[in-house]
Amino acid sequence: RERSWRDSLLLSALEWTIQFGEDLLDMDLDAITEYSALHPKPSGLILQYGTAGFRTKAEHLDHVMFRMGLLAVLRSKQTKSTIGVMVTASHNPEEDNGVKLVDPLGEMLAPSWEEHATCLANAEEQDMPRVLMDISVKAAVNLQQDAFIVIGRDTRPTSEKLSQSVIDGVTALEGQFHDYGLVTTPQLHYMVYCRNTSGQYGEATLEGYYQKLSKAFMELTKQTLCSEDEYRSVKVDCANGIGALKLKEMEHYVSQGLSVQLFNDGTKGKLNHLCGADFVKSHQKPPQGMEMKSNERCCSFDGDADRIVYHYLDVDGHFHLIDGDKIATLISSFLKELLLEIGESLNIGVVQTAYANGSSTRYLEEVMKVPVYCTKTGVKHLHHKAQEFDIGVYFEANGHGTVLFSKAAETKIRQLTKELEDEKRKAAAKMLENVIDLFNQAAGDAISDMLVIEAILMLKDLTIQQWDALYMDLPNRQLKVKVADRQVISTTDAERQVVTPPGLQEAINDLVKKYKLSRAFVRPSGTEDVVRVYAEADSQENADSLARAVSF
Ligand code: NG1
Ligand code: ZN
Repeated sequence: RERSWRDSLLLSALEWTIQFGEDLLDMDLDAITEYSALHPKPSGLILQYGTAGFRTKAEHLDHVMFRMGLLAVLRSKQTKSTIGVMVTASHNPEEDNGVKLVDPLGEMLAPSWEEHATCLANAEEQDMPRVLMDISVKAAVNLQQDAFIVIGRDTRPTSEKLSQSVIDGVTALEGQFHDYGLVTTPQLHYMVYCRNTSGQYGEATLEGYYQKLSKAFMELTKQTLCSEDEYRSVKVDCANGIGALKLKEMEHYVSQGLSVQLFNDGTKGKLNHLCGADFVKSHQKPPQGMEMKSNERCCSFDGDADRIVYHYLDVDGHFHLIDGDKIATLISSFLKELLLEIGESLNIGVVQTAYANGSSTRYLEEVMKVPVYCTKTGVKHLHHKAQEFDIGVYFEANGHGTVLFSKAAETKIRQLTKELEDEKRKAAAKMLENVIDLFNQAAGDAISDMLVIEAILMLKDLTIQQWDALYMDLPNRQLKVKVADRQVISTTDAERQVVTPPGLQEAINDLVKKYKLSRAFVRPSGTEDVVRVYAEADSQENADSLARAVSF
């Protein structure tokens, strides 16, 4: 007596018709079913829309891509806006792939739609059209609305075919689309943002992106005195990913102000293998494939160019990592100085996660006197919190972050560039205006962050060692622990305290007490099937031993 999916569909359609008085049968279910058969779901496979969308071995993702094409169309109809779909698995190995949806203002997909995404991806073939209809009903999607989707992909060998499956999904629901092809993740976020603000944010083309950033960068740095070459050049480890292609395209726009030397540009090495921001940060080692001379300024992007960390070798050959926390510190001190010069009381806040090095938090609060906030891991949480300030600086320790300016602050600053009479104050306002244009307001962006950092170092006449010396990182260690079910661990207080299983937090507290300047926490990863352990202490041995002890 089980109802066929067609019956349940008709029922959903009826409910919808009663609710909204429109005809649902607009959706061509036969076409969807036919298309879907070309992208069958391996039965039994269950995936979760996590912190960064769906991510797993590329061979398991074809049906997910098709269905995310469908879902993007529904989201676009519901928001009456352009929606983005990015095919990438960021810093994960080359064999993996992934997909995430980009919401109208370039943000991550809204949480209720993450649930819809998970339901749709996991529906067995015969249930899929019903789930699709259910989502339309629950989210009150007007199916008659037009839909427009923009699609981008990274350089993984599987990305081209998978993005074609996304397009199939979009087409099955008769959505319109533009395929940007190879772009960095933040470039796709930028395109979405531009298109939904009728070009006010910028022109929705790669040319528009390069023009906007390079103009702001050149304006910002034109008064710098130092013309010495070493100040004007930086070495970039591109993780053998998309960042290399896009930096090559951008190079000539900024070549008057900065020379960029690319390594791990994808011509030989494997994506993210022994290189890139994630490798450098988690192993605290230089990337392979990069010639580093002592005291040379170097940085590493991740596989889709939304993360950046800096690093260098000192004269003794010791490796120094400058992570997202130190990037946030450099940027916020620069911004705070500019605000003081302008004499405007715009508030500034820094947002971090539990992974931020304790020294950075102390330095920001005690020395720089800026308020610091801690959110759960994942940029959507940081981004959201940063929107509460006139100027919200957010960075994860791993190098993902940007600076957000409120509309009011932006308007005020642009107005001051015109109104201020005092030359010094006016110059500071102009700098701030260029900083607004140089940061990607939609998402953390390695290219844009790099240009901001390079500009600040030039303007402040700072070497990488001087920047590094702002404070000393506390020795720390991150470990992964495989457990049967990572979801038995739940946390509170921005993931710094364990709630379940009972007794675990007390056990961690007892271990932490045994070390000086120590701190430790555990949380289930949102992107991998592991529990992550983090520990900090007064020495590397102690941080290592605390992390090991906490790992049970
Ligand atoms: P998970 O796997 O939830 O720890 C990781 C990173 C996040 C974020 C996401 C998305 C750490 C400790 N975690 O999340 O910061 O970047 O991946 O890429 O670095
Ligand atoms: Zn990334």
